[in-house]
Parts: sequence; structure tokens; C-alpha cells
Amino acid sequence: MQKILVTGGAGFIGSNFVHHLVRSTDYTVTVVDKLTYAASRESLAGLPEDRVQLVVGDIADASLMDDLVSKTDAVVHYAAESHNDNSLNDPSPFIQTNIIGTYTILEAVRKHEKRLHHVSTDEVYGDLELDDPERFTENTPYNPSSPYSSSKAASDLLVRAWARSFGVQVTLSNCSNNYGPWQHIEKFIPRQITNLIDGVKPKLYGAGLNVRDWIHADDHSSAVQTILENGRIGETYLIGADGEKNNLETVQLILRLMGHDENDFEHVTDRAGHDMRYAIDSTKLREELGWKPEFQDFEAGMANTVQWYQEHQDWWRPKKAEIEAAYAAQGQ
Ligand code: NAD
Ligand code: TDX
Repeated sequence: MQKILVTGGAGFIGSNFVHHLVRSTDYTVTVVDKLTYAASRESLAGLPEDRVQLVVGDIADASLMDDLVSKTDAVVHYAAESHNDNSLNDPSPFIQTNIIGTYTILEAVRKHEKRLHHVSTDEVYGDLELDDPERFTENTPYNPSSPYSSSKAASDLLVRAWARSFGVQVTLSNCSNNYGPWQHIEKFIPRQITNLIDGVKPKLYGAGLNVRDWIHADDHSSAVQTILENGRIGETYLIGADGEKNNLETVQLILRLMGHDENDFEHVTDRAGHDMRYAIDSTKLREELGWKPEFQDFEAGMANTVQWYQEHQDWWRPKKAEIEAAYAAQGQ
């Protein structure tokens, strides 16, 4: 394996993976990305031109994907519409990219007999009760709640069907909530950090008791590389770093780190159908493939992330007013 095609490689997690591959392997990487509102070319700046190439295009473009897949050894598929709140306002691009786009990639890897790693989310399993002693495992039944998570669940099921029916060489991973540099400011953590930089109070949906299982994006990347190189074909691996926190605790940590009173936030309208809790049991990945996360200290990882947004205002500031106006229109 020398040539890797990374779909969605100009997004938050895909670009982290491209940097990770360049640092830790001698592979060459082609990124295919439609450069939607969520992408940023800057996230790929400074990478060696002889090892990383960006092709601007749509994963649902069958002839483009046929061509790119024919020239690669393996595909790592990150491209998606990724934000739950957007999927509640307009599900259509989620159906198109997450389902039709994945189907288009599957047909190309089937034809050219190429290895595929499909990147997905723990949200396909629905949510857990706060006091449920169980966490999600690879055997948890699918039960997605939102247009986003159901479109990702549909994409996972297509991948599994293409593996079983056509023998396509696939692995899948379902990861918990990522944080770190380059995350779009529509998402929870960067929204609150950039609000505070702007002198605006953090906005907590509902009571803020919903739990997310946080993992640093660097750890997601090392896990995907491990599965790509050593995972058993046909298998699914859950990726998580034992990072359960409720949203109230997370907002209060950000407030403290940024020198504010930890009660200086406001409650806003809750998300429709808001999943209560996600929690990942990543025993299979750890025991079978020997992976472990580097970022064990959430407070230290968050302090780095806060500093990154303070130092990269040129990157996020042009997007901020429009994002906040859209939230305000929803009472959020
Ligand atoms: P993101 O929204 O930051 O980036 C998505 C990227 O995909 C963007 O660069 C966008 O331009 C590109 N893209 C969208 N539609 C495309 C299309 N039709 N053709 C080509 N490119 C297209 O998303 P992210 O947070 O980096 O998530 C990446 C992947 O990881 C997604 O598949 C998501 O479901 C999965 N995931 C995310 C998280 C998380 O916490 N963010 C957790 C688990 C899994
Ligand atoms: O302003 C906010 N206030 C708030 O309380 C925002 C934007 C969110 N929230 C809450 C909703 C969630 O409980 O914070 C939590 C995290 O919200 P998001 O950042 O929107 O993430 P989530 O919906 O949990 O989904 C994320 O993790 C799984 C990613 O966006 C998905 O792509 C991934 O699959």
C-alpha cells in the first residue's frame, strides 16, 4: 500500500488524517474534496507537494471516482455532511453525499478491486440512558435518531452489504465525538470558545446534561491508520478514548480555562430529538490491534484547543457572524 485516496481530506478530521499519514508513513496521498462550507484549504497548507495532491470534486461523481479509485491502492472515506443541526434544517445534502456518495465509492472500489476503509460515527447506535451501565460495542444494534445519523447508518449498511455480496475488501470504524484544531465553529466546542473570544456567553442546549464521549482528532487518526494497516477485512472497530463528559461540564471547563466565572453561560432551545448519551467501549481495537490514545487528559487537550482558536482568528472569524445568525434564527 503506497497510494491512498482520502475523501473529505480538507475537512476537520480528514485533514488531520492527511497530516498524520505524511508524518508517520511514506505514502502519497490524493485528497478528493468538494470544498463545501465545512472544508478549508488552509488545513492542508504546508504539506509536501510531491506527496499530497488536492482534487476538487464530488464523491457522488461516478466518473471522477472511477478515475481516482483506479489510480490508488486504498481509499479512506471521510467525506460527509457532518452536522446534526444542519440535517434538521435540510436533510437533502446528507442523503446525497452520505448515502449516494458512499454508494458511488463502493461501485468504484468494487470495479477496481481496491481496499476501502469507511469512517463512521457512534451516532448510528442511537443514544444511551444516563445511568445505563453498558456502552456501545461492535454488536450494539443500529438505532439512529437524526437525518445525519441515519444517513451515516445507511452508508455503513451499504458498505457491509458490498463486503458480503461482492467481496469488497473493507473495514469500518465508528468513532465518538472529536475535538481539536480546525473543527468548524458550528460545532459545540469551537462555537463556545469563539463565542467567549467575542465576548458572547456559551450556549447550552436544554439542561446541558447530554453526555458526549470526547476523543482528540489526533487519536482518531492514529486509530484509523492502525485499522487501515492491520484491521481484519470485513470487521468493524469502535474508536473511543473513555472521554465521557456532559455538556455542562465541558462548557464550565472552557469557561474556567478562558478565565471566566463557570456559571457565565446561557441555556438555549434544545435540539429536536437530541441524543442523551454516547459512550464507546473500544476494547476490540485496543486488544486486537494494540491501539491506545495519546490524549488521556481532557483538560490539557482542551487548553491546547482553546489556544489554537485564540491564535487562528483569521481562519474562523469570516465565518462567525453567518453561523451565529443561523443559530439565532432557531433560538439557539
Ligand atoms: P467536516 O464537515 O469537518 O468535513 C467534511 C469534509 O467532506 C469537508 O471537507 C467537505 O468539503 C467534504 N465533503 C462534503 N461533501 C462532499 C462531497 N459530496 N464530495 C466530496 N467532499 C465532500 O466533517 P468531520 O467532522 O471532519 O467528519 C469527517 C468524517 O468523520 C465524517 O464521515 C463523519 O461522519 C465522521 N465522524 C465525525 C466525528 C466528529 O466528531 N466530527 C465523529 C465520528 C465520525
Ligand atoms: O451550541 C451548541 N450547544 C450545545 O449544547 C451546540 C452546537 C451543541 N450543543 C450540544 C449538542 C450535543 O449534545 O453539544 C453536543 C455536541 O454537539 P455537536 O458538536 O453538534 O456534536 P454531535 O451532535 O454530538 O455530533 C458530533 O459527533 C459525532 C459530530 O458533529 C458528528 O459529525 C459526529 O458523527
